[in-house]
Amino acid sequence: MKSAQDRVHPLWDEFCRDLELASSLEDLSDLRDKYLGRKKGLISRELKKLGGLSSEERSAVGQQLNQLKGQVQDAWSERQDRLKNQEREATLTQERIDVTLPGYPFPVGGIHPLRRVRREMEEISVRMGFTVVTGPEVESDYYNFEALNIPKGHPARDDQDTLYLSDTLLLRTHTSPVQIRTMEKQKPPIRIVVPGRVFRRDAVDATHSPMFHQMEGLVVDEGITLADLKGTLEVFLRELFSSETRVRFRPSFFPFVEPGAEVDISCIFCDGEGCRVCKGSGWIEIMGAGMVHPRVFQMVGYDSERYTGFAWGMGIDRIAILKYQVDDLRLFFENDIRFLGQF
Ligand code: 2NM
Repeated sequence: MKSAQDRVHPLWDEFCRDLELASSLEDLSDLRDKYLGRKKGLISRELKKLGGLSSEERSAVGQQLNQLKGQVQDAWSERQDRLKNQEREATLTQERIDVTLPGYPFPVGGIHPLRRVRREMEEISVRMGFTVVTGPEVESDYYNFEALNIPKGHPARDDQDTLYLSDTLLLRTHTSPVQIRTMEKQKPPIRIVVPGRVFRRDAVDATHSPMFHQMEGLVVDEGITLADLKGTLEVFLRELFSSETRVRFRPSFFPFVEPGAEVDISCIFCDGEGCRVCKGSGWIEIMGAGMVHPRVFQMVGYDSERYTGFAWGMGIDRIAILKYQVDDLRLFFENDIRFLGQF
């Protein structure tokens, strides 16, 4: 007959060996199943066998088994605490962040210089009461030319300048078609500026590109005069360049205005003294402008006896070249980060 101790001791020894080998929480979980499992656990099995023993043996072995069960649970828990701590320590070591290390630099994007200038021009215009309007880059012959008093055969629509997509479709050569579209949809008063890309059949060099940017403007109402044109553009150009900037108008011709003018500002580099940039003249040509031709109003169904208006147009790229003193237009379109990173 085995003593109660003989029944229990080997189980404890085996458990101790197993426990020694358990090196992870997973092992430990298996171990609990093996010894403490409700059905198949070794201790449970022994407990179930108690029924076949004499009452004397049953009480002795039962006591031993319950004591063993307690010891196993305690040892198991203690081991679990230790393993949990170990795993925590390992995680902490592995995921430790040294906040004293220097940060690593990463490239930050910026606003393209042309977009900066466009945005500045838009903001000045909005402060002056204008609405920013945009429109399609692919246009019809009608909106790009016909409605702007540029009839067939006019030099401005020479194949030399215009990029045609078909007999009737083309890439707009200016943003003026958007002014026409706006006037068709809205009655005066009109106060809009129209920035955007325009296209011309030009060979690329330091000052030419087949795609460049324009901002045009249009004011239409009753009683608008040439004085309004001068005052408006003077305020706009002094905001864009400097409060000291002087503005002058020279007569010129555009089919869609009458009279038309070329607008100069006093040289922003020499203040009119004469330098390399203004070629000694003291003035820099900055835009074209004029009073909208009555024929343009008639084309959009406005009463040209009742309404007058003025319009102007300027190159955004050209102004960016002046403002940032860039000597080659191509730099704006090559997207060399070393260039763009300077703005
Ligand atoms: C310029 C110069 C002068 C202009 C005229 C119009 C419209 F649609 F109202 F007739 N839009 N833009 C205009 C006038 C543009 O650019 C050098």
